[in-house]
Amino acid sequence: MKHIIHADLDAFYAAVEQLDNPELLGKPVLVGGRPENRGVVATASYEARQFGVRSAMPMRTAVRNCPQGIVIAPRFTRYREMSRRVMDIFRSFTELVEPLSLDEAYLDISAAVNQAEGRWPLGVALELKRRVKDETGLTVSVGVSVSKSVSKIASDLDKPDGLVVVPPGDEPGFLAPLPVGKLWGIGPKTAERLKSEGIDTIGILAAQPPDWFARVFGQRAESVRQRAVGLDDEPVHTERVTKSVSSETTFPNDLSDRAELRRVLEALADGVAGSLERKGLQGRTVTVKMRLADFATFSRQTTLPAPSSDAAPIRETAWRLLAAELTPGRSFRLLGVGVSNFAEANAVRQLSLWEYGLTTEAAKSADDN
Ligand code: TTP
Ligand code: MG
Repeated sequence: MKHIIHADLDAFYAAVEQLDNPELLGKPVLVGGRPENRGVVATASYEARQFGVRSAMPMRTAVRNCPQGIVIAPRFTRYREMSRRVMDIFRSFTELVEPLSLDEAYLDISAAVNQAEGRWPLGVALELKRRVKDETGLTVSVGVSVSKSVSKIASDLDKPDGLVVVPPGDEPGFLAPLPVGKLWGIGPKTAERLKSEGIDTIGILAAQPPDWFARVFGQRAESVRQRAVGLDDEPVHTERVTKSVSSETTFPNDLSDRAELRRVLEALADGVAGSLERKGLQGRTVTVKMRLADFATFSRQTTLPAPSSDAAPIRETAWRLLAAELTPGRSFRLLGVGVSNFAEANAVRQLSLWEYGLTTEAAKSADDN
Protein backbone atom coordinates (compact mmCIF):
# COMPACT_ATOMS: atom_id res chain seq x y z
CA MET A 1 0.00 0.00 0.00
CA LYS A 2 1.24 3.47 -0.91
CA HIS A 3 1.10 6.49 1.37
CA ILE A 4 0.86 9.80 -0.43
CA ILE A 5 1.06 13.33 0.92
CA HIS A 6 -0.17 16.38 -0.92
CA ALA A 7 1.37 19.53 0.54
CA ASP A 8 0.33 23.10 -0.39
CA LEU A 9 1.75 26.24 1.25
CA ASP A 10 -0.75 28.69 2.71
CA ALA A 11 -1.28 32.03 0.94
CA PHE A 12 2.20 31.51 -0.42
CA TYR A 13 3.26 34.89 -1.86
CA ALA A 14 1.50 36.79 0.93
CA ALA A 15 3.04 34.54 3.60
CA VAL A 16 6.53 35.22 2.23
CA GLU A 17 5.85 38.96 2.37
CA GLN A 18 4.65 38.67 5.98
CA LEU A 19 7.72 36.63 6.84
CA ASP A 20 10.13 39.17 5.36
CA ASN A 21 8.32 42.12 6.94
CA PRO A 22 6.88 41.19 10.36
CA GLU A 23 4.92 44.45 10.45
CA LEU A 24 2.59 42.76 7.94
CA LEU A 25 1.85 39.84 10.27
CA GLY A 26 -1.83 39.56 11.11
CA LYS A 27 -2.71 42.20 8.52
CA PRO A 28 -4.62 41.94 5.23
CA VAL A 29 -1.94 41.70 2.52
CA LEU A 30 -2.79 41.82 -1.20
CA VAL A 31 0.03 40.68 -3.48
CA GLY A 32 -0.40 41.75 -7.10
CA GLY A 33 -0.52 44.68 -9.52
CA ARG A 34 -1.51 48.22 -8.45
CA PRO A 35 -5.24 49.05 -8.67
CA GLU A 36 -4.54 52.21 -10.71
CA ASN A 37 -2.75 50.07 -13.30
CA ARG A 38 -5.66 47.64 -13.59
CA GLY A 39 -3.64 45.01 -11.73
CA VAL A 40 -5.03 41.74 -10.41
CA VAL A 41 -4.61 39.90 -7.10
CA ALA A 42 -2.06 37.06 -7.27
CA THR A 43 -2.88 36.05 -3.72
CA ALA A 44 -4.25 37.53 -0.52
CA SER A 45 -3.35 36.77 3.09
CA TYR A 46 -6.05 34.94 5.07
CA GLU A 47 -6.77 38.19 6.94
CA ALA A 48 -7.76 39.74 3.58
CA ARG A 49 -9.77 36.70 2.46
CA GLN A 50 -12.25 37.40 5.27
CA PHE A 51 -13.28 40.41 3.18
CA GLY A 52 -14.02 38.25 0.15
CA VAL A 53 -10.73 38.91 -1.64
CA ARG A 54 -9.69 36.08 -3.98
CA SER A 55 -6.84 35.29 -6.40
CA ALA A 56 -7.34 36.68 -9.93
CA MET A 57 -9.77 39.36 -8.69
CA PRO A 58 -9.10 42.87 -10.07
CA MET A 59 -7.07 44.74 -7.44
CA ARG A 60 -9.54 47.61 -7.68
CA THR A 61 -12.33 45.30 -6.47
CA ALA A 62 -10.09 43.83 -3.80
CA VAL A 63 -9.23 47.26 -2.42
CA ARG A 64 -12.90 48.23 -2.47
CA ASN A 65 -13.81 45.11 -0.47
CA CYS A 66 -10.86 45.48 1.86
CA PRO A 67 -9.80 49.16 2.05
CA GLN A 68 -7.29 48.51 4.84
CA GLY A 69 -5.51 45.94 2.60
CA ILE A 70 -1.80 46.54 2.01
CA VAL A 71 -0.96 46.17 -1.69
CA ILE A 72 2.45 44.66 -2.43
CA ALA A 73 4.12 44.01 -5.80
CA PRO A 74 5.17 40.37 -6.28
CA ARG A 75 8.86 39.41 -5.90
CA PHE A 76 9.06 36.24 -7.97
CA THR A 77 12.78 35.63 -7.40
CA ARG A 78 12.22 35.54 -3.66
CA TYR A 79 9.23 33.18 -4.04
CA ARG A 80 11.29 30.83 -6.21
CA GLU A 81 14.05 30.81 -3.61
CA MET A 82 11.61 29.96 -0.79
CA SER A 83 10.02 27.32 -2.99
CA ARG A 84 13.38 25.67 -3.52
CA ARG A 85 13.99 25.55 0.24
CA VAL A 86 10.61 23.97 0.89
CA MET A 87 11.04 21.40 -1.90
CA ASP A 88 14.47 20.51 -0.45
CA ILE A 89 12.82 19.76 2.89
CA PHE A 90 10.26 17.57 1.08
CA ARG A 91 13.12 15.73 -0.65
CA SER A 92 14.75 14.98 2.70
CA PHE A 93 11.68 12.83 3.49
CA THR A 94 11.61 10.95 0.19
CA GLU A 95 13.18 11.09 -3.24
CA LEU A 96 9.70 10.65 -4.68
CA VAL A 97 8.59 14.29 -4.86
CA GLU A 98 6.45 15.64 -7.69
CA PRO A 99 6.20 19.45 -7.62
CA LEU A 100 3.00 20.79 -9.22
CA SER A 101 3.83 24.47 -8.88
CA LEU A 102 6.04 26.68 -6.74
CA ASP A 103 4.04 25.98 -3.60
CA GLU A 104 2.59 22.52 -4.08
CA ALA A 105 3.86 18.93 -4.38
CA TYR A 106 3.00 15.27 -4.03
CA LEU A 107 5.28 13.09 -1.89
CA ASP A 108 5.26 9.30 -1.87
CA ILE A 109 6.17 8.66 1.78
CA SER A 110 5.62 4.88 1.69
CA ALA A 111 9.25 4.12 2.50
CA ALA A 112 9.23 6.48 5.49
CA VAL A 113 6.16 4.76 6.96
CA ASN A 114 6.64 1.68 9.10
CA GLN A 115 3.63 1.12 11.29
CA ALA A 116 5.21 -1.85 13.12
CA GLU A 117 7.91 0.54 14.33
CA GLY A 118 5.43 3.28 15.16
CA ARG A 119 6.13 5.45 12.11
CA TRP A 120 2.62 6.29 10.94
CA PRO A 121 1.61 8.47 8.01
CA LEU A 122 0.23 10.98 10.54
CA GLY A 123 3.61 11.20 12.27
CA VAL A 124 5.43 11.80 9.00
CA ALA A 125 2.93 14.53 8.09
CA LEU A 126 3.33 16.27 11.46
CA GLU A 127 7.10 16.11 11.17
CA LEU A 128 6.91 17.58 7.65
CA LYS A 129 4.74 20.47 8.81
CA ARG A 130 6.98 21.16 11.80
CA ARG A 131 10.17 21.19 9.75
CA VAL A 132 8.74 23.51 7.09
CA LYS A 133 7.60 25.87 9.87
CA ASP A 134 10.89 25.70 11.83
CA GLU A 135 13.22 25.94 8.86
CA THR A 136 11.36 28.45 6.67
CA GLY A 137 8.71 30.11 8.85
CA LEU A 138 5.96 29.13 6.42
CA THR A 139 2.87 27.04 7.15
CA VAL A 140 1.86 24.23 4.86
CA SER A 141 -1.46 22.40 4.58
CA VAL A 142 -1.17 18.66 4.19
CA GLY A 143 -3.47 15.88 3.03
CA VAL A 144 -2.56 12.23 3.63
CA SER A 145 -4.08 9.12 2.10
CA VAL A 146 -3.21 6.18 -0.13
CA SER A 147 -3.92 8.10 -3.35
CA LYS A 148 -2.93 11.34 -5.03
CA SER A 149 -6.46 12.50 -5.80
CA VAL A 150 -7.75 12.00 -2.23
CA SER A 151 -4.68 13.63 -0.66
CA LYS A 152 -5.02 16.65 -2.92
CA ILE A 153 -8.63 17.17 -1.89
CA ALA A 154 -7.74 16.57 1.77
CA SER A 155 -4.97 19.18 1.87
CA ASP A 156 -7.45 21.88 0.83
CA LEU A 157 -10.14 21.11 3.44
CA ASP A 158 -8.54 22.49 6.59
CA LYS A 159 -6.52 25.45 5.27
CA PRO A 160 -4.56 27.28 6.57
CA ASP A 161 -2.07 25.14 8.53
CA GLY A 162 -4.30 22.16 7.81
CA LEU A 163 -3.79 18.46 8.34
CA VAL A 164 -6.34 15.93 7.11
CA VAL A 165 -5.63 12.20 7.16
CA VAL A 166 -7.96 9.84 5.31
CA PRO A 167 -7.31 6.30 6.58
CA PRO A 168 -7.26 3.46 4.02
CA GLY A 169 -10.81 2.29 3.33
CA ASP A 170 -12.42 5.59 4.36
CA GLU A 171 -12.02 7.20 0.92
CA PRO A 172 -15.58 6.76 -0.41
CA GLY A 173 -17.13 8.05 2.81
CA PHE A 174 -14.70 10.96 2.97
CA LEU A 175 -15.45 12.00 -0.62
CA ALA A 176 -19.21 11.33 -0.64
CA PRO A 177 -20.49 14.65 0.84
CA LEU A 178 -18.10 16.86 -1.14
CA PRO A 179 -19.18 18.79 -4.27
CA VAL A 180 -18.31 17.08 -7.59
CA GLY A 181 -16.19 20.08 -8.61
CA LYS A 182 -13.55 19.04 -6.06
CA LEU A 183 -12.64 16.04 -8.21
CA TRP A 184 -9.65 16.41 -10.48
CA GLY A 185 -10.86 16.50 -14.09
CA ILE A 186 -14.30 17.93 -13.28
CA GLY A 187 -14.19 21.60 -14.21
CA PRO A 188 -16.87 24.22 -13.56
CA LYS A 189 -18.70 23.42 -16.83
CA THR A 190 -18.95 19.68 -16.19
CA ALA A 191 -19.92 20.38 -12.57
CA GLU A 192 -22.80 22.60 -13.78
CA ARG A 193 -23.96 19.93 -16.19
CA LEU A 194 -23.86 17.20 -13.54
CA LYS A 195 -25.75 19.45 -11.15
CA SER A 196 -28.51 19.90 -13.72
CA GLU A 197 -28.87 16.12 -13.69
CA GLY A 198 -29.19 16.23 -9.90
CA ILE A 199 -25.63 15.04 -9.29
CA ASP A 200 -24.03 17.56 -6.99
CA THR A 201 -21.97 15.45 -4.60
CA ILE A 202 -19.19 12.96 -5.26
CA GLY A 203 -21.25 10.31 -3.45
CA ILE A 204 -24.16 10.65 -5.86
CA LEU A 205 -21.71 10.63 -8.77
CA ALA A 206 -20.02 7.44 -7.54
CA ALA A 207 -23.41 5.69 -7.30
CA GLN A 208 -24.19 6.09 -11.02
CA PRO A 209 -24.20 2.90 -13.10
CA PRO A 210 -21.25 2.09 -15.43
CA ASP A 211 -23.20 2.83 -18.64
CA TRP A 212 -24.01 6.30 -17.33
CA PHE A 213 -20.29 6.94 -16.76
CA ALA A 214 -19.47 5.68 -20.25
CA ARG A 215 -22.11 7.92 -21.82
CA VAL A 216 -21.07 11.06 -19.92
CA PHE A 217 -17.30 10.68 -19.74
CA GLY A 218 -16.48 8.47 -22.74
CA GLN A 219 -12.88 7.31 -22.58
CA ARG A 220 -12.35 8.96 -19.22
CA ALA A 221 -15.23 7.03 -17.62
CA GLU A 222 -13.15 4.51 -15.70
CA SER A 223 -10.63 7.00 -14.35
CA VAL A 224 -13.35 9.42 -13.23
CA ARG A 225 -15.26 6.61 -11.55
CA GLN A 226 -12.12 5.45 -9.74
CA ARG A 227 -11.36 8.92 -8.51
CA ALA A 228 -14.95 9.32 -7.31
CA VAL A 229 -14.44 6.42 -4.91
CA GLY A 230 -10.86 7.40 -4.09
CA LEU A 231 -9.30 4.45 -5.84
CA ASP A 232 -6.83 5.96 -8.27
CA ASP A 233 -3.37 4.44 -8.17
CA GLU A 234 -1.47 7.12 -10.08
CA PRO A 235 2.19 7.01 -9.08
CA VAL A 236 4.09 10.10 -7.96
CA HIS A 237 6.08 11.18 -11.03
CA THR A 238 9.48 12.58 -10.18
CA GLU A 239 10.51 13.19 -13.76
CA ARG A 240 8.20 14.77 -16.21
CA VAL A 241 8.29 14.20 -19.92
CA THR A 242 9.45 17.44 -21.57
CA LYS A 243 6.32 18.99 -23.00
CA SER A 244 7.68 22.42 -23.78
CA VAL A 245 10.93 24.35 -23.86
CA SER A 246 10.82 27.99 -22.91
CA SER A 247 12.85 30.93 -21.76
CA GLU A 248 11.74 34.19 -20.20
CA THR A 249 13.26 37.31 -18.78
CA THR A 250 12.12 40.09 -16.46
CA PHE A 251 13.53 43.53 -17.26
CA PRO A 252 15.19 45.74 -14.66
CA ASN A 253 13.05 48.57 -16.10
CA ASP A 254 9.83 48.15 -18.05
CA LEU A 255 10.37 48.20 -21.82
CA SER A 256 8.18 49.86 -24.42
CA ASP A 257 10.58 50.52 -27.29
CA ARG A 258 9.64 48.42 -30.32
CA ALA A 259 13.17 47.77 -31.56
CA GLU A 260 14.42 46.88 -28.11
CA LEU A 261 11.50 44.52 -27.46
CA ARG A 262 12.20 42.82 -30.76
CA ARG A 263 15.89 42.40 -29.94
CA VAL A 264 15.09 40.82 -26.55
CA LEU A 265 12.43 38.55 -28.03
CA GLU A 266 14.76 37.31 -30.77
CA ALA A 267 17.48 36.55 -28.25
CA LEU A 268 14.97 34.49 -26.26
CA ALA A 269 13.88 32.69 -29.44
CA ASP A 270 17.51 31.87 -30.27
CA GLY A 271 18.02 30.46 -26.78
CA VAL A 272 14.94 28.26 -27.09
CA ALA A 273 16.02 27.05 -30.56
CA GLY A 274 19.42 26.15 -29.10
CA SER A 275 17.97 24.06 -26.30
CA LEU A 276 15.51 22.33 -28.67
CA GLU A 277 18.51 21.45 -30.83
CA ARG A 278 20.44 20.04 -27.84
CA LYS A 279 17.43 17.99 -26.73
CA GLY A 280 16.76 16.73 -30.26
CA LEU A 281 13.23 18.16 -30.21
CA GLN A 282 11.18 19.88 -32.89
CA GLY A 283 8.06 21.78 -31.94
CA ARG A 284 5.04 23.08 -33.77
CA THR A 285 3.52 25.60 -31.38
CA VAL A 286 5.22 28.89 -30.56
CA THR A 287 4.06 30.80 -27.49
CA VAL A 288 4.94 34.31 -26.40
CA LYS A 289 4.37 35.18 -22.75
CA MET A 290 3.95 38.80 -21.76
CA ARG A 291 3.71 40.59 -18.45
CA LEU A 292 2.77 44.25 -18.58
CA ALA A 293 3.80 47.04 -16.25
CA ASP A 294 0.63 46.37 -14.19
CA PHE A 295 1.54 42.66 -13.82
CA ALA A 296 -1.26 41.53 -16.11
CA THR A 297 0.18 38.33 -17.57
CA PHE A 298 -1.01 36.62 -20.71
CA SER A 299 0.27 34.64 -23.66
CA ARG A 300 -0.41 34.30 -27.36
CA GLN A 301 0.38 31.25 -29.42
CA THR A 302 0.28 30.00 -32.95
CA THR A 303 1.18 26.88 -34.88
CA LEU A 304 4.02 26.60 -37.38
CA PRO A 305 3.39 24.95 -40.77
CA ALA A 306 5.88 22.23 -39.80
CA PRO A 307 7.66 21.23 -36.57
CA SER A 308 10.96 23.05 -36.18
CA SER A 309 13.96 23.68 -33.99
CA ASP A 310 15.36 26.39 -36.26
CA ALA A 311 15.84 29.86 -34.85
CA ALA A 312 14.49 31.72 -37.90
CA PRO A 313 10.85 30.54 -37.95
CA ILE A 314 10.64 30.69 -34.14
CA ARG A 315 11.98 34.27 -34.12
CA GLU A 316 9.68 35.37 -36.90
CA THR A 317 6.59 33.77 -35.44
CA ALA A 318 7.30 35.07 -31.94
CA TRP A 319 7.77 38.59 -33.28
CA ARG A 320 4.51 38.43 -35.23
CA LEU A 321 2.71 37.46 -32.00
CA LEU A 322 4.33 40.21 -29.95
CA ALA A 323 3.99 42.90 -32.62
CA ALA A 324 0.20 42.38 -32.60
CA GLU A 325 0.16 43.31 -28.89
CA LEU A 326 2.22 46.49 -29.12
CA THR A 327 0.16 49.61 -28.59
CA PRO A 328 1.41 53.11 -27.84
CA GLY A 329 2.27 53.48 -24.17
CA ARG A 330 2.10 49.78 -23.40
CA SER A 331 5.20 48.71 -21.51
CA PHE A 332 6.42 45.27 -20.63
CA ARG A 333 8.01 43.85 -17.48
CA LEU A 334 8.60 40.38 -18.83
CA LEU A 335 8.79 38.52 -22.10
CA GLY A 336 9.01 34.80 -22.68
CA VAL A 337 9.20 32.51 -25.68
CA GLY A 338 8.19 28.85 -25.62
CA VAL A 339 7.94 26.01 -28.10
CA SER A 340 5.71 22.97 -27.52
CA ASN A 341 3.61 20.37 -29.34
CA PHE A 342 6.62 18.28 -30.28
CA ALA A 343 6.75 16.17 -33.39
CA GLU A 344 5.93 12.47 -33.10
CA ALA A 345 9.37 11.47 -34.42
CA ASN A 346 10.97 12.76 -31.22
CA ALA A 347 8.80 10.58 -29.08
CA VAL A 348 9.81 7.57 -31.15
CA ARG A 349 13.48 8.48 -30.87
CA GLN A 350 13.17 8.46 -27.10
CA LEU A 351 11.58 5.02 -26.89
CA SER A 352 13.64 1.99 -25.96
CA LEU A 353 14.85 -0.23 -28.79
CA TRP A 354 12.31 -2.83 -27.90
CA GLU A 355 9.41 -0.42 -28.16
CA TYR A 356 10.99 1.09 -31.25
CA GLY A 357 10.79 -2.23 -33.03
CA LEU A 358 7.08 -2.39 -32.28
CA THR A 359 6.28 1.12 -33.44
CA THR A 360 8.55 1.74 -36.43
CA GLU A 361 5.78 1.10 -38.92
CA ALA A 362 3.44 3.53 -37.22
CA ALA A 363 6.21 6.12 -36.99
CA LYS A 364 7.04 5.77 -40.68
CA SER A 365 3.50 6.38 -41.76
CA ALA A 366 3.29 9.37 -39.36
CA ASP A 367 6.47 10.76 -40.97
CA ASP A 368 5.03 10.35 -44.44
CA ASN A 369 2.06 12.58 -43.66
P1 TTP B 1 -2.34 28.70 -4.47
O1 TTP B 1 -1.72 27.55 -3.71
O2 TTP B 1 -3.52 28.44 -5.34
O3 TTP B 1 -2.78 29.84 -3.45
P2 TTP B 1 -2.09 30.33 -2.11
O4 TTP B 1 -0.90 29.50 -1.74
O5 TTP B 1 -1.84 31.80 -2.25
O6 TTP B 1 -3.24 30.18 -1.06
P3 TTP B 1 -3.82 28.81 -0.42
O7 TTP B 1 -3.57 28.95 1.06
O8 TTP B 1 -5.28 28.81 -0.77
O9 TTP B 1 -3.05 27.67 -1.04
O10 TTP B 1 -1.24 29.41 -5.37
C1 TTP B 1 0.11 29.55 -4.98
C2 TTP B 1 0.66 30.89 -5.44
O11 TTP B 1 0.49 31.04 -6.85
C3 TTP B 1 -0.05 32.09 -4.84
O12 TTP B 1 0.50 32.47 -3.58
C4 TTP B 1 0.11 33.15 -5.87
C5 TTP B 1 0.19 32.40 -7.17
N1 TTP B 1 -1.11 32.52 -7.89
C6 TTP B 1 -1.27 33.56 -8.83
O13 TTP B 1 -0.31 34.30 -9.10
N2 TTP B 1 -2.48 33.69 -9.46
C7 TTP B 1 -3.55 32.88 -9.18
O14 TTP B 1 -4.64 33.05 -9.76
C8 TTP B 1 -3.37 31.82 -8.21
C9 TTP B 1 -4.52 30.89 -7.87
C10 TTP B 1 -2.14 31.69 -7.60
MG1 MG C 1 -1.00 27.43 -1.74
